[in-house]
Amino acid sequence: MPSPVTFDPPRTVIAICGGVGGAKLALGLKHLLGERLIVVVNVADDFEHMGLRICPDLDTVIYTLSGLSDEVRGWGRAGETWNFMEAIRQLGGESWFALGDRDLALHVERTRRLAAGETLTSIIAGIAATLEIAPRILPVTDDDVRTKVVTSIGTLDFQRYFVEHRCEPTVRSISFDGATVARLNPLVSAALSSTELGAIILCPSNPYLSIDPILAVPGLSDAMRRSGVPVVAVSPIIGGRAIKGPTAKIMSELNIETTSASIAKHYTGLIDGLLIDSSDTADVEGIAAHVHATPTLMTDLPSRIVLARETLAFAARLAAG
Ligand code: FO1
Repeated sequence: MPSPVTFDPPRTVIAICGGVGGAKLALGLKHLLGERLIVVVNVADDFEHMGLRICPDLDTVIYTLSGLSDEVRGWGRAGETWNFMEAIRQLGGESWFALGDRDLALHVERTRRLAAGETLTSIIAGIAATLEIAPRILPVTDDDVRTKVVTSIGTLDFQRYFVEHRCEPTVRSISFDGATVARLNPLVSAALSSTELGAIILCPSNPYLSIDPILAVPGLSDAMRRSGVPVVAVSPIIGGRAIKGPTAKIMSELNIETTSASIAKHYTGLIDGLLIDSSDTADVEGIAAHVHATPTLMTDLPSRIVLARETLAFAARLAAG
């Protein structure tokens, strides 16, 4: 009998997601699931800049799912202009972090609503509704969690490490300030304990910088295990390399082999299945989770949808036992 390609009856799916890489898979999942997709997003890259609250991963997910994103840059909006940055430079202001003119509107509006007492969850829900995004986008917590990177040049706030220093300093360790006291978003808890839930997917975001700060929020990992549904991770490694960003560099600096087996080991006890790239099948030795190999490179919308379908089908097979 052919394996089921999706859940029958239809169920909700939670995607745990960082920024650029994760959002690409979330877009593929959106095309298959629509409002049955719940995207739980990292907030530990967030920071205060020029008096504004910047939430890079949430914004990348919003722009990607609404079709507004700049596909080439990966972050920010397509068709962006940079008059504000030019003017700031002219005034001798801070220009290491680029805020596009259109993107600026989101930061200003979010900061205004936060100051008025609205929660981040409610603000993101309102903006997603305005942009007609069908999936639910949930910050993992409304509390402040902030990634700190201990490097060869000292301890850096995440965006200083990532953007200002272009990930160049050697990483010695990573920590998440505020994580131990952060309260899990109640809407995430409710989604995880819902009988409607069919699967949980860990998107191919950087496990150390983007997924770990989500999992660091107390109660999340336990609720994932208790949910009883398959937890499937999509490896960000392709052919022993990470496609974009500093994942491979950080892994080698932390003395971790750049393989999908290392990703499986990292998620031990949490995942039931790991989706790896077809070029990495020699790596599967020693992986405790179920493994499914398929092309995982997402170059365009069709390839994102194909990978999303493969991921859901794999989870459905695991659910069927
Ligand atoms: N990434 C950069 O490499 N340089 C930037 O100047 C920059 C600005 C920026 C502004 C708003 C935003 O939402 C994201 C922005 N990013 C920028 C991306 C972001 O810093 C990272 O991609 C994520 O934090 C890593 O997931």
